[in-house]
Amino acid sequence: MFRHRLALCLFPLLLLLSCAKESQDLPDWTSSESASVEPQGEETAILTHAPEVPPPIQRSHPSHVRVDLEVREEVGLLADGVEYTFWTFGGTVPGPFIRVRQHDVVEFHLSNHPDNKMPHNIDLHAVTGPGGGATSSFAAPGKSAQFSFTALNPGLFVYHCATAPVGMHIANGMYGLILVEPPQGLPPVDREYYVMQSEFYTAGAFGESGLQPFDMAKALSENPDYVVFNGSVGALAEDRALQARTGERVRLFVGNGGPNLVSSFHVIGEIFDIVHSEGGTYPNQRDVQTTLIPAGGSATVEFKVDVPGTFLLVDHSIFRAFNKGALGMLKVEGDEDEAIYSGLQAEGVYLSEGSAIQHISEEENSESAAPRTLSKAQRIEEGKRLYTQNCAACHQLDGKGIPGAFPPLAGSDYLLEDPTRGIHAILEGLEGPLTVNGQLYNSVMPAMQLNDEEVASVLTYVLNSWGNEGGEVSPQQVAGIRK
Ligand code: HEC
Ligand SMILES: [Cu+2]
Repeated sequence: MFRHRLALCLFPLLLLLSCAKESQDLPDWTSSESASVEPQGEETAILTHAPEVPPPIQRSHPSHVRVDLEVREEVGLLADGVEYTFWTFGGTVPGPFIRVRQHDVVEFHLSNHPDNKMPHNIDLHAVTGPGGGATSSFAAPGKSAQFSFTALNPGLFVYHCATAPVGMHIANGMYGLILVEPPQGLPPVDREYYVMQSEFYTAGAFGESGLQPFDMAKALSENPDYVVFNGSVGALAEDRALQARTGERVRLFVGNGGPNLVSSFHVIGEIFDIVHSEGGTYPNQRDVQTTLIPAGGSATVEFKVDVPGTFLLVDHSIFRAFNKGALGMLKVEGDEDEAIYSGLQAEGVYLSEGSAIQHISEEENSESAAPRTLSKAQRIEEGKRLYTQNCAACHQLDGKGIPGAFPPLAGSDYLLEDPTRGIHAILEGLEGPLTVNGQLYNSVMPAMQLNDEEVASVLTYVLNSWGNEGGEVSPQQVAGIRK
């Protein structure tokens, strides 16, 4: 690359000018600093939890940087009502974002909390050395280990646990990102965020409540129940969405912890102006719709947000997004720019294509209803589980839907005026123009494969949740409409 550009620049003035312009548009992060620059001073790295990113490095020289990370095995939420025993770096999935400078000498301290049951270590892809540090950082519960490395190459690197069985340690949540900045730093932007995709393999199907153990057979066949951003379903949705204002430049540091799947990373309604693919420093692409992020790899994407709205982050292997959790949100506030985008209808066009997606729960496929008599409270309880499994991917766990795409069930004037409309929607599906709380939707809801009991329960749950006015739907009512 360097030689290529040098050759070009040796051509006459005109070409020289065009070279200068090109490097201005696509700032190259590779550096010319020599590896022999001596580090000066000592400091402790600032670590941040996703989606936050530590501030840019201001130093004009490399330094001695200490990183302290503690491994903790903790039960947390994988989705609403779904618990999982995560193995974590620093108590979160993904682990903290580490930001250092090229040629920094990093002194890495890994400790393994005394309450943990397993030994762990760390392999940072930013390390030049055996095991990426794994061979030196192995620590039994209650112990710690340390090693040092010089960050020779700039770039955005994945780190992960590499203790046998490696796949299981990664599958349980042990990964994160480390950014090695080039000496000149990265070009300034208005917002930087940390997003990491990964999969979870649980004994129960997507949404099945309770503490879910890891399922080795599903992991071996690379068939996850969950594909998520930042460690859980909804970690980047609604009030946890990424934020920006119109006119700002956004940089996403996106990692993929795997353990198995490759991500087709896409932001619905945006185009990446610049992509540094595979975590490298050379800005190799511009005007990209979807970028491929390998398992154990990363990409940096940058784009300017021009118009307000909710932009969905997805893995464009699209069932993962709408059925397994790989859905985040970037909420952009600010003034409309009608020259760039106007009108709500155009979104519906996209969505009627997108919503050919459905989640059909595997266990519930209308085994015929041996008549059961559930109390209203039991029905609500049962309905909550069914809702999480069958409806939440579109209507969201909080029932608020997604503006322009999936109408709300919380406070829906359409549904509350006549709850039997909900029965029709579930049994027959629903399509065509529809106004809910003054908003027009023109999309498709597929018919759901639920039996009468299940339809009654899920609707009773909806009617009694999120401030809705209450009420009950009986299996007999459903049976009447099914005929
Ligand atoms: C694949 C996405 C998807 C799933 C899954 C889904 N819906 Fe819908 N739902 C939609 C869409 C899209 C509409 C609007 C259809 C239209 O525009 O005509 C809708 C409309 C509705 C409506 C009427 C509008 C409103 O807001 O009151 C109800 C009620 C409803 N859905 C309930 C449910 C329930 C209950 C479930 C789970 C059993 C469910 N839906 C599962 C996509 C989905
Ligand atoms: Cu581990």
